[in-house]
Amino acid sequence: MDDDTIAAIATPPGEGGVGLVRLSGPEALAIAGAIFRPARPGPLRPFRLRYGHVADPASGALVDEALCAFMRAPRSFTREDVVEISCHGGPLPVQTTLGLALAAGARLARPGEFTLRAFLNGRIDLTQAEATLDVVRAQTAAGLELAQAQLGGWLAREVRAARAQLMECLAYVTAVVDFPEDEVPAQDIGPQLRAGLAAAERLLAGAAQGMLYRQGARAALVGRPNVGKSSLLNALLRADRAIVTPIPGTTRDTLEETASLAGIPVVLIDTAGIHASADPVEQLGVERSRQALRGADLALLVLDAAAPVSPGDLAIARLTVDKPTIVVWNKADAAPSTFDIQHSTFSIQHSPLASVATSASTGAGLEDLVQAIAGALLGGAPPAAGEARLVSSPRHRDALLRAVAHLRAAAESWEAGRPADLLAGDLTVALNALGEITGETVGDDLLDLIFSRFCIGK
Ligand SMILES: Nc1nc2c(ncn2[C@@H]2O[C@H](COP(=O)(O)OP(=O)(O)O)[C@@H](O)[C@H]2O)c(=O)[nH]1
Ligand SMILES: [Mg+2]
Repeated sequence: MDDDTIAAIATPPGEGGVGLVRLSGPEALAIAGAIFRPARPGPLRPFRLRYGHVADPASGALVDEALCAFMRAPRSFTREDVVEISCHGGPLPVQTTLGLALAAGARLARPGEFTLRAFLNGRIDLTQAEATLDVVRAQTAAGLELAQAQLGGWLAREVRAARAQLMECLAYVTAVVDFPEDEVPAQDIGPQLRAGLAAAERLLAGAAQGMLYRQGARAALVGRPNVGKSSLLNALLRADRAIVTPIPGTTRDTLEETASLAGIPVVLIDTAGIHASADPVEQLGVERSRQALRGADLALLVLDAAAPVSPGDLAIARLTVDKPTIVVWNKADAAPSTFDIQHSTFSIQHSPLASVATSASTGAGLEDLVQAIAGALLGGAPPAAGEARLVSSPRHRDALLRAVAHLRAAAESWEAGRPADLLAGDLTVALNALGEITGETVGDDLLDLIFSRFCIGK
């Protein structure tokens, strides 16, 4: 455990209502005592907010008005003495306050070091530490719900429960390896082993969906110039982000914007249209579409419902054969009565995941499009509404994959009556993999990697 006292600015840089300097460690109270002068004299008392001033102890010069809170160990975020000084949210007051704290003996905190201390001191496990960052970075309400649930500790509890069961299995198997069989009373660990495996499999089953809500997906709007791609982007974002004009080729760059579609953060990629290009391929928008499709998880093939399907449409459609695709018949408001026939003919040729008729102008069909996109990304799984208990991090998913593989092998070995040392090997690997999730069996390298993604002051 670190025995020095760390300090950092916990609020974002720039101007704000308040700026917060945070201290944690054995000297936090002494340092605060040196740089904070309460309006009414007297020592800082735990869990009492005090009004006063930050002042330079050397010169006595006042830096700012401030509120000071002292959270005494172990009842604090880090389980160490923590002091938070809130002053006016300008760069100078907060930086000067931090400078005084450092001059008085604190060390500048590394990224995520407050949360790291909370983890190392056992206040939170690794899944909760990671969840604090997910809360900060949540992109949609559903993503926030997942992060809050994980912060509440459900994942750690489930992993620990599975681990405890498997630990008993390992204890028995190890005893069998170490002692002659007649000295160890026979025990059927099959049910416990299968229960541990089932728990890990259950967690893994929700991971794809959880990761989708946390990390999002990329959807490319492709189609001929002027079919309404940029209008659809705007309609989906409910904001005028892209420039729309009746002149084909208005969009000059590829635009990327994140929309929350049924709770999933979806990066919508709008292709640049074409400038008056002599290249016939370019004129069809093929190259641009190819570019937008690169790295996209889903293609939104936009067609003009008010016009016949053209060779340009077909050329772009061919680019989407390898991608999950939704056909979007836009300008449905202006579509002729023959529209349905055209629709089904094209769908047979292309076999998309879904076909939706929309009007970016009137908003008709947009909700259907959102549902079609969510359905395609979720792969038929029901949406996570109200189901916040999903594994949502690739790190957790990878550890679960390893755990499940070795638990399956262990369960098989047990059923087949294979040697106990083989079982012990698989169980140990699985237990370590599960322990990586909660941080019980995690190396310093991994901790460094995880906490370096945090900002300073978190
Ligand atoms: N009637 C009708 N016009 C639309 C619709 N969507 C877009 N437009 C019009 O079609 C033109 C081209 O739209 P734009 O979004 O720039 O197409 P893009 O080149 O595919 O990005 C503009 O004049 C839009 O107002 C729609 O649903 N119905
Ligand atoms: Mg456009």
